[in-house]
Amino acid sequence: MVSINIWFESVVVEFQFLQSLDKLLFLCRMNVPAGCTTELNQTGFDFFTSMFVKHDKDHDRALSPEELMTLFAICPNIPWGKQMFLGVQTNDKGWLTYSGFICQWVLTTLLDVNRTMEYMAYLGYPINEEKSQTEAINGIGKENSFVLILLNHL
Ligand SMILES: [Ca+2]
Repeated sequence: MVSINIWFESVVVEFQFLQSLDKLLFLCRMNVPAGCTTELNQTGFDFFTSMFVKHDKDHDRALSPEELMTLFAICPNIPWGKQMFLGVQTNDKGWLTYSGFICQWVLTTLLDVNRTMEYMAYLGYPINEEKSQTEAINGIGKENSFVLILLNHL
């Protein structure tokens, strides 16, 4: 793995390149200071909505076990255990609904923003000279004190 740190005023951006599965990924991480939190912004909501719509093949607004497996097929695993589904909306079959899917990402971003950005990379969030997963995340709290490590597809 190769890491490059770049300082922008009070923000450190660290670029990491590593081999994961059969792809070279550009990793993105935030070090969230005490007293600060993170949340998905509209760009993040739009990305995960597009993932849901793409993989909800029968358009029933829920992800069957097969649809869920297909969505995360390019990831090392599904980012949440079965117990996580107990706290979000599922349909009468216990399948994750659109609301439940988005709530899972909202919660994941709040509790472990690096996990969200890692999975955004696996799921193909677009990256170029002007875009990275960090544009899908809002930091709330102290002014510009986040440490960033970026992770994206190359
Ligand atoms: Ca479905």
